[in-house]
Amino acid sequence: MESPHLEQLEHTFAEHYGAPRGAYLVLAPGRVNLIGDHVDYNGLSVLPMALQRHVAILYCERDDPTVRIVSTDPDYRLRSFELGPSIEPYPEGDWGNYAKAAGQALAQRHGELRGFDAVVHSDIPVAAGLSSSSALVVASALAVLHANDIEMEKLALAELLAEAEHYVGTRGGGMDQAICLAARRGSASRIDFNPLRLTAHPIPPDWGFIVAFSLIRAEKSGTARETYNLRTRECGEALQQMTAALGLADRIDSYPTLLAELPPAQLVSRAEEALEGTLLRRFRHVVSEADRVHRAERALIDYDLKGFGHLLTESHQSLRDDFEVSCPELDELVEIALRTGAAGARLTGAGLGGCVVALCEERRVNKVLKTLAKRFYATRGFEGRLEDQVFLAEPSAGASVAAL
Ligand code: NG1
Repeated sequence: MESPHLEQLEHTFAEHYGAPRGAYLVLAPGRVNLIGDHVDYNGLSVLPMALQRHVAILYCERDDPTVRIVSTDPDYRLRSFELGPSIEPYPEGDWGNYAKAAGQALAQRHGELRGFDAVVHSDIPVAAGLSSSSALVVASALAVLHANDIEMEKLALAELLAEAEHYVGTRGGGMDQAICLAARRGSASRIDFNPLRLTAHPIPPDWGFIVAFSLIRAEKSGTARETYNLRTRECGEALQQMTAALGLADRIDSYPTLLAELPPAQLVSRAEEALEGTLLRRFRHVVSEADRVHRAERALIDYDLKGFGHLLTESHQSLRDDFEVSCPELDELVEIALRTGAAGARLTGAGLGGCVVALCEERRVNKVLKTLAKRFYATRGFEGRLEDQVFLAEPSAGASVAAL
């Protein structure tokens, strides 16, 4: 297995722990969600694909339960802890909590565990809605499992880790861990929950998905997390009020069962009578987004670029106006992409900063990339590596572990 950052990983390893012996390399990809945001924690399907950007962990196992982990990025300093069923978290926002989240969940499931010395390198932009945090949780978990010769089925592990990541304080859904572990190269996957399952659909060869960062970080340790958790509660309240208004409260307690009862358009018009204000808007987003995911899956199967693009743009409007998780920079990126010939564009992931995803015909990709560079990044005087902010997404495979 190749990692373009192997030298850097080995160098940092040697600096902290001495020469690596019997080393393994774990790669866990980031993801871009094509459509279906803020629905996974409501039990509804999503349609993401894994990216060509990864969290890479180079590790050597130890013969005690200690985990030492450091990053090639000097902002993330060495962390050291013991694996066990009840691990005291670091202060909120500390990067070591992602490794602890994985370690605690696996110790609860598998008992006593051996630890490792590890170095992390990531080329997934942080706090950008591309799931760098779940990639770190998944990569840490695979290192723990592999160091202990434990095999776990991918989807069982994804379910365990979705729950495990709540350790860092976000009440997230299960999309990120599932796509990170079980993505298929060349495809996007529809993910269904309860029970968790993935259905892969090839991305047509002449479709290009561009990912562009708004330069606004949506830090999961700050206000973005509060807003995220607030949205999860609002969705629950909206559901309760709707089922009560429809006289279904005794037998319907989830969005999927409600959507099995009444079609989305009917639910939206009933909600417009029964709910108001914030809860109406949240409910309308969730139910209409669920419908868009199914229509987008159909459009993907039919190679219907225009139809898929249209749904992306509708999803953005819904996330902006009804779910209120956009921001001016995301809206501007979407507009530039659409004006330059993208078939559709939307914010992707949790929002409040982070990235947009835009769909274009392959022959238009360069023009859209160039225009974004000129109209968005150059006007802000951006001077860093542009290819880290705006790039063409390659539908990639899920996480892997290999001996070096
Ligand atoms: P990002 O965009 O990576 O913060 C979060 C959740 C997802 C999903 C999306 C919104 C976590 C780990 N991830 O992703 O489960 O709810 O927001 O669709 O909390």
